[in-house]
Amino acid sequence: MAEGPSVDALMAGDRRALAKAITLVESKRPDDRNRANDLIEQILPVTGASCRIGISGVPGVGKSTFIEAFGLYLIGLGRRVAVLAVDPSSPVGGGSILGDKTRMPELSRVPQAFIRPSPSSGIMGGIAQRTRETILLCEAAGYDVVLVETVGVGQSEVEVHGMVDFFLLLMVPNAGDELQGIKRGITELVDAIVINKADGDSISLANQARSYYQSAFDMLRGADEWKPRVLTCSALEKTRLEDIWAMISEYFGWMHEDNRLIDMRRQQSLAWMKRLVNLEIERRLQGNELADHYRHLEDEVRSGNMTPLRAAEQVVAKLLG
Ligand SMILES: Nc1nc2c(ncn2[C@@H]2O[C@H](COP(=O)(O)OP(=O)(O)OP(=O)(O)O)[C@@H](O)[C@H]2O)c(=O)[nH]1
Ligand SMILES: [Mg+2]
Repeated sequence: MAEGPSVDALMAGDRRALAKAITLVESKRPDDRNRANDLIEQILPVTGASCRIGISGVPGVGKSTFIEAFGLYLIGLGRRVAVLAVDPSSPVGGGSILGDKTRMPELSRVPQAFIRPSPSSGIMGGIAQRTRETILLCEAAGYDVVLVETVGVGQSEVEVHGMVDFFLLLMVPNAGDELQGIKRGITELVDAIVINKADGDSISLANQARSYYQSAFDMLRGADEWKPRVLTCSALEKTRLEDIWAMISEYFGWMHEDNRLIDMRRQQSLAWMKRLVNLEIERRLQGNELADHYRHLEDEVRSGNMTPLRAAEQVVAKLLG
């Protein structure tokens, strides 16, 4: 990259400067990485003012349709909306789940919206790092709602949960048995479930699912915690979007009390720092000098010739020189 993004233009809300800045943070070249770090530190004071919202759900649930409708609704309220995608499949040889389907034709034509597809490669930690930095860049450029879309497949949800303020899971109205399909871990991540496609013949099914999930949630979580809500909507018919925004606004109101939002974001930063340390250790263990020794120790533990404790001590001793 010959010329770096202009920080002034970025902060003035110039979309081209924003796109350029994101390309910089997505770059894997070491010198770009250094410049990206500088840029992030420069803009840090003007970040943090957005509502960071994660939106997840299995393929076909209506994420793109919902984000387009909800994004347009928020823009109608005077908001500026950035849409980012985290696609866990892209590290594995280019196969992308979100891919081209992230296109939102109406929303992408509106000047108050900024849509950025998923970074195309890298390990999960790398994608998460870039998405975190991209959120900050969008905030510096004046976007006050950042929607982070991910497909409901395990690790990416956890990653996104760790970088947003509010995590929304989209579901479809389903009959009996499939209701049980909600994964245990998920209920701990979500702040709301929205049952999409509550239109036509599906309305009563959606309402049934809604009360089922709501009563499941009501049994969870303590008094001082946010109780997840369950709502219905139709992204296609653009109905009940205002209920969803009212709920999210209520959440942010609550989070602004007693410094909850600040505290949560600090916890997220701390957890992320620890993740980065672990990722770096992993990386070094796979690196040239250590890889053979590490693999040897793995074999020793696997075959029962060495205790895990002894092997771990040796690894740490080697790592620390
Ligand atoms: N009836 C109805 N159909 C919907 C609604 N929302 C989305 N759909 C349809 O469901 C299909 C999938 O919608 P998408 O928005 O592409 O779903 P997605 O979750 O983004 O899917 P992936 O990108 O494949 O993960 C499309 O045919 C939509 O038109 C809705 O509220 N009601
Ligand atoms: Mg989609």
